Amino acid sequence: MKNIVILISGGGSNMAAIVKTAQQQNWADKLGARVAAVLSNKADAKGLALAQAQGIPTAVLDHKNFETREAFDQALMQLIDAQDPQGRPDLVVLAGFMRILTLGFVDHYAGRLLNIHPSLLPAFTGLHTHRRAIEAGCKFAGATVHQVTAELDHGPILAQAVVPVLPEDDEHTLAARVLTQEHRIYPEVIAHLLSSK
Ligand code: NHR
Ligand code: GAR
Repeated sequence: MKNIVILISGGGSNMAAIVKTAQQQNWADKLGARVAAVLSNKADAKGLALAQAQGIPTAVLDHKNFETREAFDQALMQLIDAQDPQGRPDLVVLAGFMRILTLGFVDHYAGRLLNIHPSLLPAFTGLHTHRRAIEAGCKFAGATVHQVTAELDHGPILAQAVVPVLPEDDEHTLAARVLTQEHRIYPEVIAHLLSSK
């Protein structure tokens, strides 16, 4: 069985969309793949309860308990790898995961590490993407699925979705429109990657 490990920090709606698609499309039989675990750096992440309700193992690793980013990332790597019997999950999926990862982490999962970023990269790397897109007067916004490399939000682009920015939008209404598209493209990319592995 190919094992997917999903990392979250918050609501977990992208994680839930991936889990739902995996069930609906029967990834277990069709792709020999499953979501093996959902891990969070925040104990109060809403997504943890969603995952547990689906019978998916969860764990929390609080970055505040670590002195350095390197120490947190090393512990996170051990926790992720422990979710696969071979110690090597096939995909590690960042889904609203809010900690920047060190080079050692990114290298360890090279080619197996994905992120979804709520902008049309290379525009608006970093945080507060929707507010910045509105402030810049953008007529379109969107989301990008990309491979994670050491340079933040700069890895190879695997898929994008575009939505209009409407005159009455604030960052919340725009975020909701983009999020709907995230839920469509992220499972699609993951299924595609798994089928070609
Ligand atoms: N790590 C690397 N090395 N490369 C990427 O492309 C990464 C990454 C880690 C996370 C997601 C990213 C996003 O989609 C991501 C891509 C967090 C921050 C951030 O500034 C920025 C971008 C992303 C995720 N985090 C703060 C930090 O100090 C903490 C912010 C908070 O806790 O709210 O790590 O947008
Ligand atoms: C999503 O819009 C995701 O693209 C974004 O946070 C939201 C998480 O929602 N990710 C980042 O901003 C990463 N820095 P979710 O927890 O409901 O999937």
